[in-house]
Amino acid sequence: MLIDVVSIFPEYLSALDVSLLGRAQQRGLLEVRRHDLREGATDVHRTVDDSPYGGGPGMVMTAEPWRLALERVLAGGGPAPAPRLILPTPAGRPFTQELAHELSGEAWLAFACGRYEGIDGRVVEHARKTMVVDEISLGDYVLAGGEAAVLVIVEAVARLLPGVLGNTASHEDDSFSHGLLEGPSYTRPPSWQGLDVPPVLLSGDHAGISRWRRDEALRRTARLRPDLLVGPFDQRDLAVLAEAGFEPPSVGVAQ
Ligand code: J9T
Repeated sequence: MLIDVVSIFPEYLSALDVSLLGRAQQRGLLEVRRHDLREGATDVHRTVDDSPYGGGPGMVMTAEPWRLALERVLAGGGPAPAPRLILPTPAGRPFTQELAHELSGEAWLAFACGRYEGIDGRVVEHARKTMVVDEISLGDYVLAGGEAAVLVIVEAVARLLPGVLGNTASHEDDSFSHGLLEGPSYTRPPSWQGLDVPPVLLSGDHAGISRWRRDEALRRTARLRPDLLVGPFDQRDLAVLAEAGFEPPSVGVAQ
């Protein structure tokens, strides 16, 4: 996968060169190209922002440096006629594991990191003439710029690429992959600080272990994210949920 990132702080993205993603780049599974938005600024101060039309606080990133930056991205070439362009913004669609999976199927992504009060609205409109554009939000909070959001999105997407994780099955059990939060996991020693690993995990009873893990996932999800509990539930699920104080809806009950 090829990833282009445009930012006024391209060095911010150097975190993509370490750990799992650094290794993925070294192994040729991922290529990250960084671009400085200010290369397209023409004045001596290399200005890329201006006050908003209609008034209001803050500054807006001007359109022309963005047009030039996206032209540099396209001129760099890639595995498709154009990348899918992503703008991280609190005004975007929610980023989910499902969207991460969808993006991991793209050969070429580009990210536009906004700062200040955002980017002139015509940049997205203009980009949509040649690219698929997604405005994506990490959640209901505001950051100082899109760079930290790009680190999150790229890490969530790149770990799904074939070969990036050592064990290809290791993301199949992630929280959200089964629609529930994952319960706790344990490793040696079996007893630590007076706390024992749940005995079923040491029993070798694979059906019992699966059931225990599902019970823990149901309990945690009922406690922290009841909005995710949509079923279908079997009778045992319903018993675990009832004990956790969760009132399941009357529909979606499997036998
Ligand atoms: C400047 O970008 C943001 O503030 C941002 C980006 C993505 N998701 C958010 N929740 C905020």
